[in-house]
Amino acid sequence: MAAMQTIRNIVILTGAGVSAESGIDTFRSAGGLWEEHRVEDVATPEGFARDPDLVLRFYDMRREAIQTKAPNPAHHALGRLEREWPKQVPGGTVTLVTQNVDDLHERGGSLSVIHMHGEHLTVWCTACDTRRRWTGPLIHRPPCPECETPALRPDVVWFGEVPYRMDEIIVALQEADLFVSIGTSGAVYPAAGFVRMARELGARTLELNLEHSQGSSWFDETCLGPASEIVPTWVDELLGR
Ligand code: BV8
Repeated sequence: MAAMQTIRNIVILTGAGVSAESGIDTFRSAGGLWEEHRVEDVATPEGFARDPDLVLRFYDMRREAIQTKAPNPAHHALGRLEREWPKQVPGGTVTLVTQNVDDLHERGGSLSVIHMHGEHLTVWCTACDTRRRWTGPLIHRPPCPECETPALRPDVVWFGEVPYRMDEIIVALQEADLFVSIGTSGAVYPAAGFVRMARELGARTLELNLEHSQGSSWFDETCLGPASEIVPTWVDELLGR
């Protein structure tokens, strides 16, 4: 790990593994299936066009499920890091980018989260292009509260769609002194390519994961274990506790 004094700006990328111990299934643990569905059938625009009911029910079920889950110590530790780091390193920044579509980072105390793959608790009206917080089902085609058209879809980035806030993420990677990947298999791009970008731009790179991932060879350091244990330990170490 780089000496403390050289680390000012930290970029953290999280994946499904950070929410696994909160009881939210990871993509890989389901053997590439999500709740018995092939990803291509439910997480693509084509799948949605082909069978909108199947896709809406798939997301209704997951949107409901995450509201019964709670953040785990990994989420809380990352919330603590966001609050404490600027006090410890004046001008220092923590940028949290997540591939996850649950709201456990926010409920774990993170105030600024970049959901590059969207969020379960937001819906997008494809008629008037507005987005809003939504906790209920979409299967019954509720009218958009803005334009009253029954054209609401999950505000989730499907395969083949452009991830959100990429400009901000690239800027953060350019300014990063430390890039930390937590709980992701490194299977999905462009997120899986961030470690290479950060490394080429001079950042130190650290992977915190349950097992080696597809990108492990790109990291200066890998620490293996369950996120609820190794993330709080890493944060305490970084905060000099
Ligand atoms: C895009 C929302 C263009 C949906 C998701 C060929 C080569 C390269 C790229 C491509 C290619 N063919 C197609 C592509 C592009 C494609 C892609 O990457 N495909 C893959 C399959 C090859 N990507 C896209 O289409 C993206 N868009 O490329 O647009 C573009 C590019 C750049 C700039 C502008 C435009 C859009 C991808 C977004 C897809 N949507 N989610 C939904 O959630 O329903 S992806 C979805 O799957 C998740 O969001 C997440 O990103 C991914 C799953 O990955 P992980 O989070 O890593 O989860 P996983 O289960 O895989 O791994 C969990 C890890 O945790 C494991 O390592 C495990 O060991 C660990 N773990 C488990 N338990 C614990 C733990 N770790 C710690 N503690 C534990 N307790």
